[in-house]
Amino acid sequence: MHGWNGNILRMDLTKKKSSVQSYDKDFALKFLGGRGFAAKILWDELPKGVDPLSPQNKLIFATGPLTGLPLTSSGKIVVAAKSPLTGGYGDGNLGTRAAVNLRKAGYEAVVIDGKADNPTYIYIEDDTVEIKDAKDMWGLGTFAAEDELVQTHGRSVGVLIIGQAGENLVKFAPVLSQKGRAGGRPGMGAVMGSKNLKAVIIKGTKDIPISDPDGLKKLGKEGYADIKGKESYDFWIRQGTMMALEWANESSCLPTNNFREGVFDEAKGIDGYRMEELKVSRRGCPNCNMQCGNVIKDTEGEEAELDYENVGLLGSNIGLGDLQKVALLNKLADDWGVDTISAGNIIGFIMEASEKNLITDKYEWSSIEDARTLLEAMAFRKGFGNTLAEGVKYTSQKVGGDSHKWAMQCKGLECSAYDCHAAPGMALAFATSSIGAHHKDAWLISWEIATDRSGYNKEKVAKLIELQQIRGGIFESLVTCRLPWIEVGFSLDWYPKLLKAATGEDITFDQLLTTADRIYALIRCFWKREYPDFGRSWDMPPERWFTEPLTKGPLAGTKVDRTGYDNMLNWYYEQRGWDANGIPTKQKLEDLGLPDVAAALNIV
Ligand code: PTT
Ligand code: SF4
Repeated sequence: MHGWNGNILRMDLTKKKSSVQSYDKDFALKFLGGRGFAAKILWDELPKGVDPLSPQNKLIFATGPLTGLPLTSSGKIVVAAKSPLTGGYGDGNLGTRAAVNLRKAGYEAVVIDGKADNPTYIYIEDDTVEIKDAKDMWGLGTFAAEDELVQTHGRSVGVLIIGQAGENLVKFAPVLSQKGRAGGRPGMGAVMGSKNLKAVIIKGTKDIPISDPDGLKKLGKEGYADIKGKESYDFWIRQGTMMALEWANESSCLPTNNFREGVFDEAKGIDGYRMEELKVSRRGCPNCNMQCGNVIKDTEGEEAELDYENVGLLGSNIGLGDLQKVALLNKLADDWGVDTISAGNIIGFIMEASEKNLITDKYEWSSIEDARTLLEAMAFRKGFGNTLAEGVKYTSQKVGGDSHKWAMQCKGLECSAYDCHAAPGMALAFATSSIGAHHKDAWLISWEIATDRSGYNKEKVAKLIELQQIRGGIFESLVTCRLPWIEVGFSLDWYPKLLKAATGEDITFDQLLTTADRIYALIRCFWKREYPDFGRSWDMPPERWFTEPLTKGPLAGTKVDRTGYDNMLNWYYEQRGWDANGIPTKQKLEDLGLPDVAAALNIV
């Protein structure tokens, strides 16, 4: 087979045994890689009701047919498992040398189950797979532990690692790499911690089998040049994702004071221009020529890598308008291994609960000391932090009152940095995302604001589904970074050509869209299998956006219209080929080649 190695590495930590499972071209073409492989494996192998933090859960690192090849932004990997935060399917995507090394070691994916007796790490070097002692590293932050591992194994290895939050089973602990790349918001780091697994180290020295190596090399080179020639390239290099902050504030969608408002008076103190003044270096993922990890020094004089989401949630959402203070929180979250989005969301929630006297302890908006105390409490499960570590949905159940209305989450996953009072399509995007309230599947909001912001119509729904197909389906399965396309305009036409050169297969863009639908439907069915009542009532955004209008900025008075939202949700199900309760129909599942899934759920 070309393009795919055709191998999945299996590691059972209980039995201390590894094996290699091969797969054929049919499987590869049907599920592509990354999220597609992960969803299929979790559907096939996880019995319903498995405790996500038990040895039975499977932690999957999966690449795709374009990962690691000499082409733009191909150094990405998907990390997936049943989520301890949501109880449904969970995954994330991070850029790391481990992605490239895994493919060069001869595998597309590693599937880890069982639980080690003691803290361990896995060392993979081509065909050699070893379980090693990590006792001395347990309790260390990701920065120190990664330094130690790189010192032992050399700079060329890829490291996937958890911090203390993952060890402490914080339900929104991600997996980290390279001191600033993080993935797996719905608690993939906690799943790793539950297996007593501190890190996975990967070194690969083989060639990835390619159908047309010269053609791919040529296309890859042309692709890099195309990106460099784009009009927006220079500005991207200057600001990266941080350029979104000014836009979000001007568009009244910058989450402010726990998503109460969409404008922040002190936005200039944390925006991309402020970041440029403080910038000391730039980092990024392998194989990328538009590296976007902008680094500044925090208030302790240490380096921190910033992204829009991190600054939106740990800055404006908690009322903090000083970028170096935000950077301090960002750095601590990266070191301790806490998801910045969920953390900023929960800190904002607690500051609001304190303001409303729903809790006795006092936490003030914009206080870096209070924010740090809360972050540390959740990462180390100290005192009340033990509740916070379960996520904002659970915390709101403990806090009580009407706080469930302003616990900003969908399906248990905290919202990323887009306030949706005046963006009903984006509210629907959060609510129908396959892992909970994450923008990764459909960042509809920039299109929505540029076209028909206040509309509730079928066109908006169609655009949402198209974005979910491209972002949540195609990019998550190829697996490459989507930012060349979405941020600088690298055309989607490149991808079938790159796939042809890599695999030798003629895979049209339409076929990729169908694959995306297959993966989305399968994930939807995973949720349904876990939760018998799963359906329409699960596809709702936080109540705040329906009931409490914005009070500041040019869009003051705006909120989401419930009838308009309900109509869009109906059209969404219709256009997806799902029933009125949001469950894929038997016909749809059969059309997608998933009749066994329909049968397993008794869908008639
Ligand atoms: C992603 C989510 C995001 S999305 C951000 S910033 W963003 C946050 N980053 C965190 C961080 O940093 N540290 C931390 N402790 N927690 C963090 N949580 C948040 O996690 C990231 C880039 C970015 S920056 C984005 S949008 C794009 N995401 C991609 C994606 O999802 N798929 C894909 N094919 N390509 C993508 N390219 C871009 O990658 P999750 P990274 Mg991330 C420090 O993982 O779980 O998906 O949540 O991977 O290597 O850091 O690159 O404004
Ligand atoms: Fe990584 Fe940024 Fe490059 Fe994407 S654009 S591959 S996130 S450095």
